[in-house]
Amino acid sequence: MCYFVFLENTAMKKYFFILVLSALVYGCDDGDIIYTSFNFSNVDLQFCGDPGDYLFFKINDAANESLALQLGTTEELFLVSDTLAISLDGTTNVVHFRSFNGTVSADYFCDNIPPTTPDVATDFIGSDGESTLFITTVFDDNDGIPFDNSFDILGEGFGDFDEDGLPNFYDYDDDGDNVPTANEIGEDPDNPRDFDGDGFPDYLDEDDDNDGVLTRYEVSSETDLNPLDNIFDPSVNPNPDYLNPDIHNEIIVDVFRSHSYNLKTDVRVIIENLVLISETEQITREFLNMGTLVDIVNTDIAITPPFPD
Ligand SMILES: [Ca+2]
Ligand SMILES: [Ca+2]
Ligand SMILES: [Ca+2]
Ligand SMILES: [Ca+2]
Repeated sequence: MCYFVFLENTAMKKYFFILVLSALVYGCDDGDIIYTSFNFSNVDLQFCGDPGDYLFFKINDAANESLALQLGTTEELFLVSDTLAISLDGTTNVVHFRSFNGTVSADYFCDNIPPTTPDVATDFIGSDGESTLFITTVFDDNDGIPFDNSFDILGEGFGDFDEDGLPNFYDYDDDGDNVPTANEIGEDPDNPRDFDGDGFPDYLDEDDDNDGVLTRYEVSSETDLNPLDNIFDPSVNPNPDYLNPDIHNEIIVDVFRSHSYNLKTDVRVIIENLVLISETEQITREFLNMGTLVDIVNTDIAITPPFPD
């Protein structure tokens, strides 16, 4: 006869200690008493994996125990804000609660070739329950213009001034003139430069010097995507041609330069109505807060937006 015992309080622990002593003295008919704590409340959530094999896990070092949620979705997660409910099925989407006969590390879960030790002492499988991922993404073009929670096409929010598919708040060239916004603000971000005084700040002005030729067209060739370095005669006027109304050569360039923005993602994971089963025992939890992973993604993304029709 074997026992799986959960210790919820000190009184129970004392009682259990006596039980263990009895077991040591009198032996166990066909095995050992197995002690599990199932205590992960003060343990950080960790993560590894890719589409098809996502793994969220927690390790309680003191008890040599782990709790792992494996999700088989082949979707690329963490790129957009979402609330994703995934039912456990025991195979593709499964929870494992394990105790080990020694110290277990993240390598055990994340290495392609897992370490040979420690051995698993007990393995509970969770094939019933529902996991939910609360995914929060933050996009930022770091262009110096503060976020504006609006759909105004002139605001640094969800409007898309140049219709390139990137909303202004993560479009690093808001007016699509191939001069990045950060290069068009000028000295004072609170009072962005308006070179030609037409009421539109340069970063929202396609013809910055108001000479009738679009800034994007004041370049040296059809493949030149950088109006900044095109200066007709520095000895006469040090400004690039797009900020020189006396120069208005036009070369049609209807192509956007490569854009970049930063993506940061947090994810919170919960599991509800979890049923964990071993050969002889069952653990149930109505609600498990697995925790939050900050910056599970923190990356710069480069994209060349298509030119609008
Ligand atoms: Ca845009
Ligand atoms: Ca922007
Ligand atoms: Ca401009
Ligand atoms: Ca010009």
